[in-house]
Amino acid sequence: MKAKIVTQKALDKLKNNTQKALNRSLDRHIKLAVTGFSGSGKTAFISALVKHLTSQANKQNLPFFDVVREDRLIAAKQVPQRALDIPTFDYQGASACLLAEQPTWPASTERINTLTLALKFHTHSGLRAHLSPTSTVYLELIDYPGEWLADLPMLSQDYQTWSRNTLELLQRDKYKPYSDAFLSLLDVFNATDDVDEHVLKTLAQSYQQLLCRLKDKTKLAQLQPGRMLIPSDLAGAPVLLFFPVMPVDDTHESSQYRQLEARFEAYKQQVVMPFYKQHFCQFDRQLVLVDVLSALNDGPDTLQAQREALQHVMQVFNYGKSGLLKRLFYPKIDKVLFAANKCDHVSPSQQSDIALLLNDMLGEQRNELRFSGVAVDTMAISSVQSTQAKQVNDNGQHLECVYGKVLGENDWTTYLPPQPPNHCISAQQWPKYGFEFLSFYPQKAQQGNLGHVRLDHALQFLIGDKLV
Ligand SMILES: Nc1nc2c(ncn2[C@@H]2O[C@H](COP(=O)(O)OP(=O)(O)OP(=O)(O)O)[C@@H](O)[C@H]2O)c(=O)[nH]1
Ligand SMILES: [Mg+2]
Repeated sequence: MKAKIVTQKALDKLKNNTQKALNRSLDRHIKLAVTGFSGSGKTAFISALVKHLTSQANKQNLPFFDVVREDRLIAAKQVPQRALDIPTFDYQGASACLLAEQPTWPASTERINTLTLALKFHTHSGLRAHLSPTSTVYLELIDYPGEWLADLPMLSQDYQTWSRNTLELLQRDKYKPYSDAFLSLLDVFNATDDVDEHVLKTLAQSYQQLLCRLKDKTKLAQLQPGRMLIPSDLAGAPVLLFFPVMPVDDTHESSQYRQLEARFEAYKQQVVMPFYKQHFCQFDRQLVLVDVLSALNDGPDTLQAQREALQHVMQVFNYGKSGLLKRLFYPKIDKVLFAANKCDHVSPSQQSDIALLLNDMLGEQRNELRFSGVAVDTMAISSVQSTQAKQVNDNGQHLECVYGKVLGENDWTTYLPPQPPNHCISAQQWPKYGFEFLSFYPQKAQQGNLGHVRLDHALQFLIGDKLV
């Protein structure tokens, strides 16, 4: 009798120990990198994700998210984060905006912040189900100002290359009117002179004003250095006081050129590198949000610039052997989703076109990723619904419109969006009057519930396989 009790105890202990070991060895924490340039919708996406998983996780709302469709999600809740040195994502503030009587969008992000969501679910199959019928996965999300993402390609450039590329961009027709003031100061700047702090500061300030104007007036994504737009605690520090200059021969140790080059390198090493090392090296999954419609609104130069910026960023993320991040930090990302966000600014039948356009913008990068063993998908989503589809009969012709409250206006509007291209088009192919896609306020929540477009598809691709 005694022997039997000991055996049972021993068995329980063994099971307990095995389960502990299993919990440690299986992926219990998932780091999801929500990436995208400023205004692509990262903050709204994270807010929507938390809202749908914590209080709207039902089959009707998330039918393509397996753990929900199969009735296996027990509950999701926000839990204390592991990183104690990063502020917590202000979910209360963001959801208050989205759920208000007159809904608004959460504000643009000024500093890095994070949030962890615990997802408790009934296990489905495999070893885990055998040992424990329920399991908990911790989903870690980080939100940061999109401007900082645009710095990533600087890591693989030297000052000379960066200067040449940046000046080439600033001289394109679309941006020239904004760049003129800075470029004329640059014309009379002598990079081979001895360092003159006052001159360097004046030009750096002029360059900073130029970046701010470009951010305000265009949808140009690659504005470097990103910290000039959101300096946080670096405001006024010499590491931020640099600007692009055409390469010069004959520089000496104390020349302005060498000083600028040193600041550029210091910026890369002391600002960009630690940010990416800390926040981009240990991700499991990556979502890249892209606002293709704003780029189309802005014209062919911006679409082209966004395409280049996206490819530059993805190049650095290149998960293959030669990728810079791979060499430096060994990232372990194995799935990347590219999402053409805000897809409800066009009619449902046009949404696949913007996904195709995004696919085309990725070019070779998509292939490279797949070759490195990373699963890649592209889809059109809207993490927070801002319009309703509306059919309008115009003298017997069926028009597919969208209906919503246009941003900055008081009235609700029925709007016929222009047809977006389903591939990249050149300036010559651009429609004569350009594109005009409108932006809208979030739709008013129904009984406290937010709407979305394909958020469940996105979740299934990104984390569905971790919740089995
Ligand atoms: N229709 C629609 N519009 C969206 C959605 N998400 C964001 N937007 C629009 O895009 C704007 C920017 O969204 P944010 O979530 O602040 O973008 P972000 O990537 O966090 O931007 P930064 O914090 O500046 O890096 C919002 O103010 C909305 O106008 C969405 O899911 N659907
Ligand atoms: Mg944000």
